[in-house]
Amino acid sequence: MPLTASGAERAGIYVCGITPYDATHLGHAATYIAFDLLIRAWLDAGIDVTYASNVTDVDDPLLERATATGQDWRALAASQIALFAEDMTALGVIPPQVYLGAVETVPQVSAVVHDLVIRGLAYRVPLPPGAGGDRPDLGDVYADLGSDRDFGLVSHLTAGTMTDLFAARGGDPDRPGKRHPLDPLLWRRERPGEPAWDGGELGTGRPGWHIECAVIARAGLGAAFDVQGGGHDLLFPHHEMSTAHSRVIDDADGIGHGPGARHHVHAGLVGYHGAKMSKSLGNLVLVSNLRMQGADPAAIRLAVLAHHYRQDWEWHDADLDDAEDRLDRWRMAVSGYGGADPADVLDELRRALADDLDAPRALRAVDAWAERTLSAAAEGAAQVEGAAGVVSRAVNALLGLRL
Ligand code: 5CA
Ligand code: ZN
Repeated sequence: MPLTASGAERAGIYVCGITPYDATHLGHAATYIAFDLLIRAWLDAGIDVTYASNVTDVDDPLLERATATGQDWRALAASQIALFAEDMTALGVIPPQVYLGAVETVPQVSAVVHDLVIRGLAYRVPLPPGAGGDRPDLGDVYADLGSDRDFGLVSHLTAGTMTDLFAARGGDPDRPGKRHPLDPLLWRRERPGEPAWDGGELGTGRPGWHIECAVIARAGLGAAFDVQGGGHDLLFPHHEMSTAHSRVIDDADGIGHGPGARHHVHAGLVGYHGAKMSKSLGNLVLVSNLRMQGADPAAIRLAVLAHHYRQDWEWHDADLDDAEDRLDRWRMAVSGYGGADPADVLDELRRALADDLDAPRALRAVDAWAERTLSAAAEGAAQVEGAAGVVSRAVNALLGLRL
């Protein structure tokens, strides 16, 4: 990684943001908390971090939900974006420095897509009758993946699995006129009843999903950056496609084509009642509901941190009670001035996070310190002065938990 002027290393991370129609369930929360841990570990190591993210504030599922509930899609998105920000603040997630929406980046995306068409890396597919406003002759635009020999290196999946996942996750492998079933949509022309923006020579329309993240990541972090993150459901097609797009976007500054993310990191999926927690299934536990019911946001975060980010796990309602008990013990242990020697716990916290963000191991280190401190206090044994402050500041800085 390049060095900053101060001698510290620099890191750039892009974490895919929400599609704002049913925020924020515990699966979302767990994914953003996972990357928050990474950012905290980097900051603790003196690394100068730039964190960029997006909000998919126009896309099919958002428009479908707005239609189904009779809401204006903009009002739905605005309300869910605000709720998400509130939830993230309550959970102690450090906000991104670069935070851009699909709608506000339409000019950049349409310019990039137009450039790809001119360079022969994207092509048009004829529209169904009634689409395209006053320019029905200008088709939807798709990326031509055929020319990309690195396609597939993010996910390492077989062709059959790719096709299945593409169809299940918003793709259209069977659309007539495409050169390859997996070619992804870059620009969707205007459809009756759907919002559309001026796309210059592309014609009116709106951006495809994967190009949105490629363009926003580049705007925030440049052509190459360290980590692109999200839940495991984004591995394919989203991160495979957005990385493919990053490779071919022409760099207007002349720096050359960029590879996008050097590393892709995916959080395990959180389930509830036996299935992946998802908006489409409706088996959601919303952070805002838990907060409204009086849950301490630090306990919600602690309940999430009890699981390693890479594993899939299932939320049980009792998890919150366990986390509240744990938080109580920790708070009791830091309520004094002294405590057990804090040096070990600080080292162990750092080691645990450096070991692929092993949060459960970090929590066990704090548990052990709290037990030592509470039993020493009960026995009236000597304590290290100021230990409680050291541990509570370390837990706050590294784990994002305010004690
Ligand atoms: N807007 C796109 C990304 S550009 C999107 O996937 N939005 S989302 O609202 O559907 O998801 C936001 C993030 O939460 C993604 O990283 C997604 O992988 C993650 N996520 C969704 N459901 C779960 C779940 N059950 N467990 C863990 N993470 C989840
Ligand atoms: Zn994304």
